[in-house]
Amino acid sequence: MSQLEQYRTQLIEHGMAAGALKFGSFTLKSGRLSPYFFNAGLLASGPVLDVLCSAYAATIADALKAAAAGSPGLPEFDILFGPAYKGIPFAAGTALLLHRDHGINVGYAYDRKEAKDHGEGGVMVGSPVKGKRVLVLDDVATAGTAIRGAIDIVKREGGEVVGAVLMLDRQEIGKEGGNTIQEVETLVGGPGRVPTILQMKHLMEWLGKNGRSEELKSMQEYWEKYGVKD
Ligand code: OMP
Repeated sequence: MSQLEQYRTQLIEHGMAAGALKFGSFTLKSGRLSPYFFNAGLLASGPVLDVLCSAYAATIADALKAAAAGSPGLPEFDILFGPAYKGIPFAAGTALLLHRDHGINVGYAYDRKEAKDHGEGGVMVGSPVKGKRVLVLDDVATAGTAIRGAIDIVKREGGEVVGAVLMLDRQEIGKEGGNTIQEVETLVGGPGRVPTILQMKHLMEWLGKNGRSEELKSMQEYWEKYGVKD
């Protein structure tokens, strides 16, 4: 099993244990009625942050290597941007592990939900993104609204968004009727620019391996309705 595959399994298992990954019936931001929900905000302990940020860092490092070898992947970047609030600790932890485990040195930045009119002012905190190559780091993509919002913040601040990395690609139909990830890739420079740690198929594989056939059946039904088949 590769390192990334190990992280995937650990992330699913930590997610279940922390109550972050739940199976049941959930209304999503997009209005879709889903048999599962992954709330990354509950991945909130030292051990689970270690797994998650290690997985983000390994995913980014792999994608950088792929592009350097001429395959679809991520170009070099200067700053990791984690949108408020959930993206903030994840971007900071990932920047630290990119440095410590992969020898990749980048800044990190995040936004405030409320702009400040005194002190340093503005909506951005951390390493200035203006004129820099920025990789956006986010948690989950369903129809792609949240990740587009994060990309827009960086662009408004004068940063060049060269890619995005996600914890979970739900592998669903996007806002424009295509594949969400492909739609976002097109926005940020093309194929390979939006690597993800987990996809819905990994959750389904895990359910299958663990004999959770009822939940797997609901996932398959949902997939028939909103999944992208490629
Ligand atoms: P889209 O904006 O439709 O891509 O949905 C992604 C956003 O929805 C995430 O940033 C979360 O705020 C939330 N979400 C989850 O956190 N986990 C899920 O499993 C599903 C959603 C969702 O509502 O689609």
